[in-house]
Amino acid sequence: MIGDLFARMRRGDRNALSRLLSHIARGEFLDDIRSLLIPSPQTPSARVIAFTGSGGMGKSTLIGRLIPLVRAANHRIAVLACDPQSPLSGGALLGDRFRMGSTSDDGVFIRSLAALSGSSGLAKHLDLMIDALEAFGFDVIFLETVGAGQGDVAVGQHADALVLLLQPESGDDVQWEKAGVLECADVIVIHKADLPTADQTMAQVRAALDLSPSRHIPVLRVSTKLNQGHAELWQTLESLPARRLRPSIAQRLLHHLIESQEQSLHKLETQANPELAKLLADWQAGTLTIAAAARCLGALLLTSYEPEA
Ligand SMILES: Nc1nc2c(ncn2[C@@H]2O[C@H](COP(=O)(O)OP(=O)(O)O)[C@@H](O)[C@H]2O)c(=O)[nH]1
Ligand SMILES: [Mg+2]
Repeated sequence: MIGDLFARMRRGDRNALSRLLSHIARGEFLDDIRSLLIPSPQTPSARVIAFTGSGGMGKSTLIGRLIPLVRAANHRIAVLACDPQSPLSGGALLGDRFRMGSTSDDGVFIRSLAALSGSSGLAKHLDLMIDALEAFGFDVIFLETVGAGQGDVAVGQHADALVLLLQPESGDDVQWEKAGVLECADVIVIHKADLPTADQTMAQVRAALDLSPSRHIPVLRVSTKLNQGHAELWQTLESLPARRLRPSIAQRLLHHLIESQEQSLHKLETQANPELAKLLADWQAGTLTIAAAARCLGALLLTSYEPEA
Protein backbone atom coordinates (compact mmCIF):
# COMPACT_ATOMS: atom_id res chain seq x y z
CA MET A 1 0.00 0.00 0.00
CA ILE A 2 2.83 2.41 0.87
CA GLY A 3 4.61 1.09 -2.21
CA ASP A 4 1.63 2.15 -4.36
CA LEU A 5 1.45 5.53 -2.74
CA PHE A 6 5.15 5.98 -3.25
CA ALA A 7 4.96 5.03 -6.93
CA ARG A 8 2.15 7.55 -7.44
CA MET A 9 4.17 10.18 -5.63
CA ARG A 10 7.14 9.45 -7.91
CA ARG A 11 4.87 10.05 -10.91
CA GLY A 12 4.09 13.52 -9.61
CA ASP A 13 0.77 12.88 -7.83
CA ARG A 14 0.50 15.66 -5.22
CA ASN A 15 -2.30 13.87 -3.38
CA ALA A 16 -0.03 10.90 -2.89
CA LEU A 17 2.72 13.20 -1.59
CA SER A 18 0.25 14.74 0.86
CA ARG A 19 -0.86 11.36 2.13
CA LEU A 20 2.72 10.20 2.50
CA LEU A 21 3.52 13.31 4.56
CA SER A 22 0.47 12.64 6.74
CA HIS A 23 1.68 9.10 7.41
CA ILE A 24 5.13 10.43 8.32
CA ALA A 25 3.61 13.10 10.59
CA ARG A 26 1.58 10.40 12.39
CA GLY A 27 4.62 8.14 12.67
CA GLU A 28 3.03 5.44 10.50
CA PHE A 29 4.85 3.03 8.17
CA LEU A 30 8.13 4.74 8.98
CA ASP A 31 10.26 1.67 8.27
CA ASP A 32 8.76 1.21 4.81
CA ILE A 33 8.90 4.88 4.01
CA ARG A 34 12.50 5.12 5.13
CA SER A 35 13.44 2.20 2.89
CA LEU A 36 11.67 3.71 -0.10
CA LEU A 37 13.20 7.11 0.44
CA ILE A 38 16.85 6.10 0.55
CA PRO A 39 18.37 8.75 -1.69
CA SER A 40 20.62 7.51 -4.46
CA PRO A 41 23.74 9.48 -5.34
CA GLN A 42 21.72 10.84 -8.29
CA THR A 43 18.96 12.31 -6.09
CA PRO A 44 19.40 16.05 -6.45
CA SER A 45 19.74 17.82 -3.14
CA ALA A 46 17.25 20.54 -2.33
CA ARG A 47 18.24 23.80 -0.73
CA VAL A 48 16.55 23.86 2.67
CA ILE A 49 16.05 27.22 4.35
CA ALA A 50 14.55 27.60 7.82
CA PHE A 51 12.76 30.76 8.94
CA THR A 52 12.46 31.22 12.64
CA GLY A 53 11.36 33.88 15.10
CA SER A 54 8.57 34.36 17.62
CA GLY A 55 4.95 34.13 16.55
CA GLY A 56 3.69 37.28 14.86
CA MET A 57 7.07 38.33 13.38
CA GLY A 58 5.60 37.92 9.92
CA LYS A 59 7.29 34.67 8.90
CA SER A 60 4.33 33.35 6.93
CA THR A 61 3.72 36.68 5.22
CA LEU A 62 7.38 37.00 4.31
CA ILE A 63 7.57 33.46 2.93
CA GLY A 64 4.46 34.18 0.88
CA ARG A 65 6.22 37.14 -0.68
CA LEU A 66 9.42 35.18 -1.37
CA ILE A 67 7.64 32.34 -3.19
CA PRO A 68 7.16 34.27 -6.46
CA LEU A 69 10.86 35.24 -6.44
CA VAL A 70 11.87 31.61 -5.97
CA ARG A 71 9.54 30.58 -8.82
CA ALA A 72 10.91 33.34 -11.05
CA ALA A 73 14.36 31.79 -10.53
CA ASN A 74 12.91 28.55 -11.92
CA HIS A 75 12.85 26.57 -8.73
CA ARG A 76 10.06 24.33 -7.47
CA ILE A 77 9.35 25.19 -3.86
CA ALA A 78 7.76 23.41 -0.92
CA VAL A 79 6.97 25.05 2.42
CA LEU A 80 6.60 23.09 5.65
CA ALA A 81 5.12 25.28 8.38
CA CYS A 82 5.51 23.88 11.87
CA ASP A 83 2.68 25.41 13.85
CA PRO A 84 2.31 25.55 17.59
CA GLN A 85 -1.32 24.46 17.30
CA SER A 86 -2.48 21.31 15.70
CA PRO A 87 -3.45 21.93 12.10
CA LEU A 88 -6.49 19.81 12.85
CA SER A 89 -7.86 22.77 14.78
CA GLY A 90 -8.03 24.50 11.43
CA GLY A 91 -7.02 28.01 12.40
CA ALA A 92 -3.29 27.75 11.90
CA LEU A 93 -3.53 25.83 8.66
CA LEU A 94 -6.00 28.13 7.03
CA GLY A 95 -4.29 31.19 8.45
CA ASP A 96 -0.91 30.28 7.00
CA ARG A 97 -2.28 29.23 3.66
CA PHE A 98 -4.10 32.51 3.47
CA ARG A 99 -1.08 34.62 4.36
CA MET A 100 1.21 32.74 2.00
CA GLY A 101 -1.27 33.37 -0.78
CA SER A 102 -3.34 30.62 -2.31
CA THR A 103 -1.85 29.13 -5.39
CA SER A 104 -2.74 26.88 -8.26
CA ASP A 105 0.89 26.70 -9.41
CA ASP A 106 2.08 23.10 -9.26
CA GLY A 107 5.63 24.26 -8.64
CA VAL A 108 4.48 25.34 -5.17
CA PHE A 109 3.47 23.07 -2.31
CA ILE A 110 2.49 24.35 1.15
CA ARG A 111 1.88 22.14 4.12
CA SER A 112 1.19 22.97 7.77
CA LEU A 113 2.32 20.55 10.43
CA ALA A 114 1.70 20.28 14.13
CA ALA A 115 4.87 21.12 16.01
CA LEU A 116 6.16 18.74 18.63
CA SER A 117 5.26 19.71 22.13
CA GLY A 118 8.14 21.18 24.08
CA SER A 119 10.32 24.06 23.11
CA SER A 120 11.75 22.85 19.83
CA GLY A 121 8.93 24.10 17.59
CA LEU A 122 9.76 21.34 15.14
CA ALA A 123 7.56 18.70 13.66
CA LYS A 124 8.51 15.08 14.21
CA HIS A 125 10.42 13.22 11.48
CA LEU A 126 11.16 16.44 9.64
CA ASP A 127 14.17 14.82 7.97
CA LEU A 128 11.95 12.18 6.39
CA MET A 129 9.50 14.80 5.15
CA ILE A 130 12.36 16.70 3.54
CA ASP A 131 13.50 13.47 1.86
CA ALA A 132 9.96 12.97 0.50
CA LEU A 133 9.77 16.51 -0.87
CA GLU A 134 13.19 16.11 -2.47
CA ALA A 135 12.13 12.83 -4.04
CA PHE A 136 9.06 14.58 -5.45
CA GLY A 137 11.32 17.10 -7.15
CA PHE A 138 11.20 20.23 -5.05
CA ASP A 139 14.60 21.89 -5.14
CA VAL A 140 13.90 24.64 -2.61
CA ILE A 141 12.30 23.80 0.73
CA PHE A 142 11.33 26.46 3.26
CA LEU A 143 10.71 25.51 6.88
CA GLU A 144 8.75 27.85 9.12
CA THR A 145 9.30 27.19 12.81
CA VAL A 146 8.07 28.99 15.85
CA GLY A 147 9.98 30.21 18.83
CA ALA A 148 13.45 31.26 19.83
CA GLY A 149 15.94 29.15 21.69
CA GLN A 150 16.72 25.46 21.46
CA GLY A 151 14.39 24.87 18.54
CA ASP A 152 16.36 27.27 16.39
CA VAL A 153 19.52 25.38 17.06
CA ALA A 154 17.74 22.12 16.28
CA VAL A 155 16.23 23.32 13.03
CA GLY A 156 19.68 24.39 11.89
CA GLN A 157 20.60 20.71 11.58
CA HIS A 158 17.89 20.20 9.00
CA ALA A 159 18.64 23.30 7.00
CA ASP A 160 21.30 24.81 4.77
CA ALA A 161 20.55 28.22 6.17
CA LEU A 162 18.75 29.60 9.19
CA VAL A 163 17.01 32.97 8.84
CA LEU A 164 16.12 34.68 12.10
CA LEU A 165 13.31 37.23 11.99
CA LEU A 166 13.23 40.03 14.50
CA GLN A 167 10.91 42.97 14.54
CA PRO A 168 11.15 46.47 15.98
CA GLU A 169 9.53 47.02 19.36
CA SER A 170 9.15 43.34 20.09
CA GLY A 171 10.96 43.47 23.44
CA ASP A 172 12.60 40.22 22.38
CA ASP A 173 16.12 41.63 22.41
CA VAL A 174 17.19 40.31 25.78
CA GLN A 175 15.66 36.96 25.01
CA TRP A 176 17.50 36.35 21.75
CA GLU A 177 20.82 37.50 23.15
CA LYS A 178 20.46 35.14 26.05
CA ALA A 179 19.46 32.17 23.99
CA GLY A 180 22.49 32.58 21.75
CA VAL A 181 20.17 32.44 18.78
CA LEU A 182 21.95 35.26 17.01
CA GLU A 183 25.05 33.15 16.63
CA CYS A 184 23.09 30.28 15.08
CA ALA A 185 21.53 32.46 12.40
CA ASP A 186 23.05 32.69 8.93
CA VAL A 187 20.95 35.71 8.03
CA ILE A 188 19.09 38.10 10.33
CA VAL A 189 16.04 39.89 9.00
CA ILE A 190 14.74 42.99 10.73
CA HIS A 191 11.22 42.46 9.47
CA LYS A 192 8.45 45.06 9.51
CA ALA A 193 11.15 47.66 8.83
CA ASP A 194 8.31 50.09 8.14
CA LEU A 195 7.78 50.38 11.92
CA PRO A 196 9.29 53.55 13.43
CA THR A 197 11.97 52.00 15.65
CA ALA A 198 13.52 49.77 12.98
CA ASP A 199 16.79 51.76 13.03
CA GLN A 200 17.17 51.24 16.75
CA THR A 201 16.59 47.50 16.46
CA MET A 202 19.09 47.32 13.61
CA ALA A 203 21.70 49.11 15.75
CA GLN A 204 21.04 46.80 18.70
CA VAL A 205 21.47 43.72 16.56
CA ARG A 206 24.67 45.01 14.99
CA ALA A 207 26.05 45.86 18.43
CA ALA A 208 25.23 42.39 19.70
CA LEU A 209 26.90 40.80 16.67
CA ASP A 210 29.99 42.97 17.12
CA LEU A 211 30.50 41.32 20.48
CA SER A 212 31.16 38.06 18.70
CA PRO A 213 32.78 39.02 15.40
CA SER A 214 33.86 35.46 14.56
CA ARG A 215 31.40 35.18 11.68
CA HIS A 216 29.96 37.67 9.26
CA ILE A 217 26.17 37.49 9.51
CA PRO A 218 24.20 39.60 7.03
CA VAL A 219 21.52 41.78 8.65
CA LEU A 220 18.80 42.85 6.22
CA ARG A 221 15.85 45.20 6.59
CA VAL A 222 12.68 43.90 5.02
CA SER A 223 9.18 45.30 4.98
CA THR A 224 6.55 43.07 3.51
CA LYS A 225 4.01 45.81 4.05
CA LEU A 226 5.99 48.22 1.85
CA ASN A 227 7.22 45.42 -0.41
CA GLN A 228 10.87 46.21 0.26
CA GLY A 229 13.92 44.03 0.72
CA HIS A 230 12.69 40.66 -0.59
CA ALA A 231 14.89 40.53 -3.68
CA GLU A 232 18.00 41.27 -1.59
CA LEU A 233 16.98 38.60 0.90
CA TRP A 234 16.48 35.95 -1.78
CA GLN A 235 19.78 36.91 -3.41
CA THR A 236 21.55 36.53 -0.07
CA LEU A 237 19.92 33.16 0.54
CA GLU A 238 20.83 31.92 -2.91
CA SER A 239 24.46 32.81 -2.44
CA LEU A 240 24.91 30.95 0.85
CA PRO A 241 26.86 27.70 0.63
CA ALA A 242 25.08 24.37 1.12
CA ARG A 243 25.64 23.18 4.66
CA ARG A 244 23.08 20.56 5.46
CA LEU A 245 24.52 17.31 6.65
CA ARG A 246 22.64 14.44 5.11
CA PRO A 247 22.98 11.18 6.98
CA SER A 248 24.96 8.51 5.14
CA ILE A 249 23.22 5.27 4.17
CA ALA A 250 25.00 3.59 7.09
CA GLN A 251 23.78 6.29 9.49
CA ARG A 252 20.22 5.80 8.24
CA LEU A 253 20.54 2.11 8.97
CA LEU A 254 21.97 2.83 12.40
CA HIS A 255 19.07 5.17 13.09
CA HIS A 256 16.65 2.40 12.20
CA LEU A 257 18.57 -0.08 14.34
CA ILE A 258 18.43 2.20 17.37
CA GLU A 259 14.70 2.85 16.95
CA SER A 260 13.90 -0.82 16.52
CA GLN A 261 16.06 -1.79 19.52
CA GLU A 262 14.28 0.78 21.67
CA GLN A 263 11.02 -0.92 20.77
CA SER A 264 12.48 -4.34 21.56
CA LEU A 265 13.73 -3.11 24.93
CA HIS A 266 10.36 -1.63 25.74
CA LYS A 267 8.77 -4.98 24.98
CA LEU A 268 11.24 -6.91 27.17
CA GLU A 269 10.69 -4.45 30.02
CA THR A 270 6.90 -4.63 29.87
CA GLN A 271 7.07 -8.44 29.73
CA ALA A 272 9.43 -8.42 32.76
CA ASN A 273 11.79 -10.63 30.78
CA PRO A 274 13.78 -12.85 33.23
CA GLU A 275 17.01 -12.76 31.18
CA LEU A 276 16.92 -8.97 31.19
CA ALA A 277 16.22 -8.94 34.94
CA LYS A 278 19.21 -11.24 35.62
CA LEU A 279 21.50 -9.18 33.42
CA LEU A 280 20.52 -5.96 35.21
CA ALA A 281 20.91 -7.58 38.64
CA ASP A 282 24.41 -8.85 37.72
CA TRP A 283 25.43 -5.44 36.53
CA GLN A 284 24.08 -3.74 39.64
CA ALA A 285 25.86 -6.28 41.84
CA GLY A 286 29.11 -5.47 40.08
CA THR A 287 29.67 -8.94 38.58
CA LEU A 288 29.46 -7.49 35.06
CA THR A 289 31.26 -4.42 33.75
CA ILE A 290 29.12 -1.91 31.88
CA ALA A 291 30.75 -2.93 28.60
CA ALA A 292 29.99 -6.62 29.21
CA ALA A 293 26.44 -5.83 30.34
CA ALA A 294 25.85 -3.66 27.25
CA ARG A 295 27.11 -6.47 24.99
CA CYS A 296 24.77 -8.95 26.68
CA LEU A 297 21.88 -6.50 26.32
CA GLY A 298 22.70 -6.09 22.63
CA ALA A 299 22.67 -9.85 22.11
CA LEU A 300 19.38 -10.18 23.99
CA LEU A 301 17.75 -7.41 21.97
CA LEU A 302 18.95 -8.79 18.65
CA THR A 303 17.54 -12.24 19.39
CA SER A 304 14.17 -10.71 20.25
CA TYR A 305 14.20 -8.36 17.23
CA GLU A 306 11.15 -8.86 15.09
CA PRO A 307 11.00 -6.66 12.04
CA GLU A 308 7.68 -4.94 11.36
CA ALA A 309 5.45 -6.99 9.10
N1 LIG B 1 3.91 46.53 9.85
C1 LIG B 1 4.10 45.37 9.25
N2 LIG B 1 3.32 44.30 9.58
C2 LIG B 1 3.55 43.11 8.96
C3 LIG B 1 4.57 42.97 7.99
N3 LIG B 1 4.58 41.68 7.57
C4 LIG B 1 3.60 41.03 8.25
N4 LIG B 1 2.99 41.88 9.09
C5 LIG B 1 1.85 41.55 9.98
O1 LIG B 1 2.32 40.77 11.07
C6 LIG B 1 1.31 39.87 11.51
C7 LIG B 1 1.82 38.49 11.73
O2 LIG B 1 2.18 37.93 10.49
P1 LIG B 1 2.41 36.37 10.29
O3 LIG B 1 2.96 36.20 8.91
O4 LIG B 1 1.23 35.59 10.65
O5 LIG B 1 3.53 36.08 11.39
P2 LIG B 1 4.16 34.66 11.85
O6 LIG B 1 3.43 34.26 13.09
O7 LIG B 1 5.61 34.98 12.17
O8 LIG B 1 4.03 33.69 10.72
C8 LIG B 1 0.19 39.96 10.49
O9 LIG B 1 -0.84 40.73 11.03
C9 LIG B 1 0.83 40.66 9.31
O10 LIG B 1 -0.07 41.42 8.57
C10 LIG B 1 5.37 44.12 7.65
O11 LIG B 1 6.28 44.11 6.82
N5 LIG B 1 5.08 45.29 8.32
MG1 LIG C 1 3.13 31.71 10.63
